[in-house]
Amino acid sequence: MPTRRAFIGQTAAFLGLAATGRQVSAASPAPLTAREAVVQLAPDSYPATSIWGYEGRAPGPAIRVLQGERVRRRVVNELPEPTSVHWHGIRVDNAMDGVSGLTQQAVPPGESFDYDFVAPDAGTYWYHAHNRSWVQVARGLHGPLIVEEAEPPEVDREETLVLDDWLLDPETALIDESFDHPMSMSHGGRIGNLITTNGRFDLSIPVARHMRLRLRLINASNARIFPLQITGLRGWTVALDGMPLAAPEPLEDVLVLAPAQRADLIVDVTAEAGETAHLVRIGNDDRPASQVAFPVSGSAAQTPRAAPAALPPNSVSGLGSLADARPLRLVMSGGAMGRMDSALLGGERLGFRDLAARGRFWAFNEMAEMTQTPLADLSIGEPVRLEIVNETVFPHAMHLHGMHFREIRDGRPVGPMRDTLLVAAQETREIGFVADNPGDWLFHCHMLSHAESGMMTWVRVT
Ligand SMILES: [Cu+2]
Repeated sequence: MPTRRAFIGQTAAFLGLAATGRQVSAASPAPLTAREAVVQLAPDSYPATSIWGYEGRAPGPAIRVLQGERVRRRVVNELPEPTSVHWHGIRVDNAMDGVSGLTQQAVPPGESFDYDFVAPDAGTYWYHAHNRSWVQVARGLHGPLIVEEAEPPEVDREETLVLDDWLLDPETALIDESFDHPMSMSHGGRIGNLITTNGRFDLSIPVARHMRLRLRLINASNARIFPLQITGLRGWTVALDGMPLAAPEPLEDVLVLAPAQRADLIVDVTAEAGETAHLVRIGNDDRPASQVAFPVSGSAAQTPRAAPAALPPNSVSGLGSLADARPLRLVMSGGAMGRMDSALLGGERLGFRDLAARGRFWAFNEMAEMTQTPLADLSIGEPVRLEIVNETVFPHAMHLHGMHFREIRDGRPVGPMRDTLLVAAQETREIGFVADNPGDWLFHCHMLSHAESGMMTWVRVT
């Protein structure tokens, strides 16, 4: 007879074997292949468009996990150039952040990289290329990453809506290759001429009156800011950048979705059967256009529902003591019509025209490139206040990797946790966060051609 102790030992050994067996069978995570593909993006009267997409689609397949679960994907690179994948808004381990040149080497063509990380926060996130991102994201390398709540809100239907903006040749419908054009680099970034939702310029989702929908909006465009409204719908914003609002906010005015930002809406269909409700985009000429049509037929209920409750909060640390927070300052300068006379590049001070000749149009604290040393060396757990001074005449969508922040106004935190903040032209804003995630984290403009031409820095947390 084995002793109890020996029996436990045997059981543990057996379980260990079983666990090893499971690991072996799970050693190849689901592939996410980045490759070229041909899709019909423009209206049918135009030729098809050659894109780069995950699994040959843009947006790529939605990755869905339950809060706290692991995301495991083998990114296979079948593109003609190196690539990497960033999991935008997820508080990942630094080694999984996907920033080529900072957290990993870019994956060469024909090779692969296994991403494996826990998704600690429920919400709407996304993944996208983070090597030559102003080119690779523009070609279509992005997709939704949805982390579900253990108890999601009760809705009749959920839709993830990936908003994108393509710059196509109007004759051939091929992707315009002028990625490095000084005009887009030095102005608002690469603005397109074909706006899509989930890869369609005319997305239409049939609904019934009094139906309740959860809309997960993701702005995956390179540079376009989407001012959005709803008609034929009554709605609430329940989360921004994945993070739940303390209370749902009635969506009565314009919702501004900057590049990389997300919004979770809960909307009820108020339009009558036979009518069409819309997610409306306000154009540059202030004219409204349909971003998504919701044709209404029939009725899902006799009466409208009560206002939705708040989503369960994520357990993100607060801002800590603002009085003890390390003060940091980031001055953004440059761009067309800016007042930047010179900036540093490769240790040399260059005038604006020399910088422009080298494809640099912007600077952070007078540095027109990502520096060898970080903006700040932070200690783990250290509270930080970061003032962002926009001296340019363009808006910039500032994204912090690895940690969420809150805005500070008049010395107090306001609004929900966010990972991307739109700073308007010539505006100064302040954010606060706790440096609770060790590693090297990028802080950059998500107008991706701005990031490439000078608007990128980083912080180190140890
Ligand atoms: Cu910018």
